[in-house]
Amino acid sequence: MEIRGAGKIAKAAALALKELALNYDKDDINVLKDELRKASETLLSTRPTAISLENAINCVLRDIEASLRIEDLRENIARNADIFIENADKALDTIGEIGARRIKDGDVILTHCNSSAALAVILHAHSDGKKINVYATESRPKKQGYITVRKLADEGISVTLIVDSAVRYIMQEIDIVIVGADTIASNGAVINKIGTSQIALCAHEARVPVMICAETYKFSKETMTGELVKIEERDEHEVVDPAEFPGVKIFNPVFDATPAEYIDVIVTERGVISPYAAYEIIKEMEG
Ligand code: RI2
Repeated sequence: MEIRGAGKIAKAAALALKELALNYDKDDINVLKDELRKASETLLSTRPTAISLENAINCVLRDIEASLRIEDLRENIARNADIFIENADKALDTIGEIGARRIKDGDVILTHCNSSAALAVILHAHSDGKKINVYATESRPKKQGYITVRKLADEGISVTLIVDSAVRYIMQEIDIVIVGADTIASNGAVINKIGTSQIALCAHEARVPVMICAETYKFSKETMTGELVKIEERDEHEVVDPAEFPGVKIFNPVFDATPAEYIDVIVTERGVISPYAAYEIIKEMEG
């Protein structure tokens, strides 16, 4: 939890594998291959929900079998990691630019948790000179909303912090909901921080559009072949000290799934798509 946000986690994993390869100073290629695979397992086990992590690892390791000399293996891992990180950064810029075109001067935006992709859109709209007001949820239990509100305030954007349960109350004032994604399934469902699906439901009820901002490496090809996205459950201490509530069970799921019908658009670096086009994006990426 020191690194937050599906995109940042993916980039950190790519960098970790690169460092492991470059710091390996012996010349047994099979040992390095084993170490890279073991490290990948460790990285993957840290955050089971965000497919961006797995996609980043697969991208960095894609030449592992084809690398026959240790220098080639080191070079391939380092190059693939650099390419992944560079493309991920470029994708964020493009998402910011494309998404901002859908923000109008005077819009009131609601965001949830802390998403670099959603922030890229909001910050881009602001730098385009649009006057915007942002409501940001606290995002219990880890309160990543605090990171969001501090960033927006630093940038001079008018921002209001609300508790998660104030979403339906405030929805009548909102012009657009903008959030990120940890994983996008082939049926267009978006897996994002817990509470996103409630926000989308309230937005749907109030006819407020919901924009998801996500790089295409957050699309899950596994869901195309029937796999379900595992929803991470974290420690009960994040919610409350269990010692203060003897006899009470505490449940802390940290992501939820918003069905495609509650989503208007997904903004990716390849353009704005309907959630129902997620299958096509995955097919195009996987060939
Ligand atoms: P970016 C975060 O999860 C939030 O759910 C956020 O909406 C999503 O990742 C995408 O964030 P966590 O890692 O990749 O903080 O857009 O648990 O930054």
